[in-house]
Amino acid sequence: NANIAPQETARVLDWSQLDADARAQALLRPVQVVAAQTRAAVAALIDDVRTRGDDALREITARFDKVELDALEVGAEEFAAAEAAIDPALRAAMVEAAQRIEVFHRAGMSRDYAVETAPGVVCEKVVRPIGRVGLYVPAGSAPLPSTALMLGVPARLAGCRQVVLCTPPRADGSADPAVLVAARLTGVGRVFKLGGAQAIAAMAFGTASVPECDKLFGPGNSFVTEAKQQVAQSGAAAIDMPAGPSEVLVIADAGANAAFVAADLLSQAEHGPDSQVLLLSDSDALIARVQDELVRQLAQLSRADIATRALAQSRLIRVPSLDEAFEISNRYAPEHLILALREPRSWLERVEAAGSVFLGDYTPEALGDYCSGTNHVLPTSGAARAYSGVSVASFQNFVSVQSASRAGIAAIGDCALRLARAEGLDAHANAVALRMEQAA
Ligand code: HSO
Ligand code: ZN
Repeated sequence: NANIAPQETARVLDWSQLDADARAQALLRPVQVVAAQTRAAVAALIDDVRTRGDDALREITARFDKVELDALEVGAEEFAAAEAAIDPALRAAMVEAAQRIEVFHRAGMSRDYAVETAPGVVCEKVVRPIGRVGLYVPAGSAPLPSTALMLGVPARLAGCRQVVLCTPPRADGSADPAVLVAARLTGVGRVFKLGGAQAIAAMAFGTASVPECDKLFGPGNSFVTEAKQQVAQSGAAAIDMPAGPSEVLVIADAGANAAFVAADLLSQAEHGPDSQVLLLSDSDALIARVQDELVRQLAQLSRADIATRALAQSRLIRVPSLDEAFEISNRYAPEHLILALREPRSWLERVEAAGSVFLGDYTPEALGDYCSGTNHVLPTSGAARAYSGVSVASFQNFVSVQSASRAGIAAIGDCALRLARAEGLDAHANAVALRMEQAA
């Protein structure tokens, strides 16, 4: 990779030279075709787990993870071994990160509220934890203990009664020790060594070993994502959000630091070959410097291969103005939006759709990925237009409550009667009228 040419990293486009089609093309995400085969394979896996339970899980795990598991669940011994194996400095960093994630998420928690909407009529919203939740922590191309923190902390704050976590087993049949320690830190009750569609199916339907869950959370490969979609569609379990490959969009002005910008683009690119990174800038000079930096920094990355493949699908776009950059960004609705601008805060109000925003030169996405306090499980593939990232609310139900006194129904009963009659729903009208007569 040392002698890669700048133009081979990411394509440079001039927005003002593009027609409508070319613009749409420039903002296309790498195609996420779920092959019919994948869909069918996932459906078969789910069906197998649903009907044969643990036996199916063991067989599928032997087939895909190449390991024969006796117990699917992580036991006390393995937790202890993980605690012993982990670098104390890493443990301390996880504790520190978990604390900040907790502070931020706690501050955003919804509270119960009550309003008197008419004399004698009180309407309330009460917040309840979702009872049984399942967290998925991938380990495919890299184990992600940070994801265990991002899911475990809000689950605990919500007060979910049963929190289980699935993560794929390693070749020796153990789970990643850092993931186990992170799970422990956040109070996750039970951990299972299961990956892929089989893990999702196990949590959605329950088996002898794995308890059934009401809602499933977390990122994963295309099999995991497809499995989540299928169990959600069948009504077996709810899911956090539709998930696709990770992405970042950087808006940088002439004063931005090219090395910082390139590092941010690369940190997203190294996640996977299908990650997408976009740079929008009103400065040719900045774009040229970023290209040089991409080449220079790529050569030093351990995952240069993956990052190079992701960059090949990525674009550095020259825009006529920063105004236009925000229009493009809102249309694209990135998972992560970095504002490498001189007055980043003053541009914030222009942001209409993004999963998580990073303001200024000293706020790399990597801080949010790990330890600023925000969540890194975020809407991808343009879902940020209408979905939000994981928060405590993702683990809660919001139940509305109303109570009317005799005076209350007397005050608003006529309103209900009028609407019921207009809809031709006599029983509705009766239910109100009977009480009004009594109350009078
Ligand atoms: N950028 C990823 C999260 C992550 N990064 C985990 C490092 N570890 C998706 O938001
Ligand atoms: Zn990341």
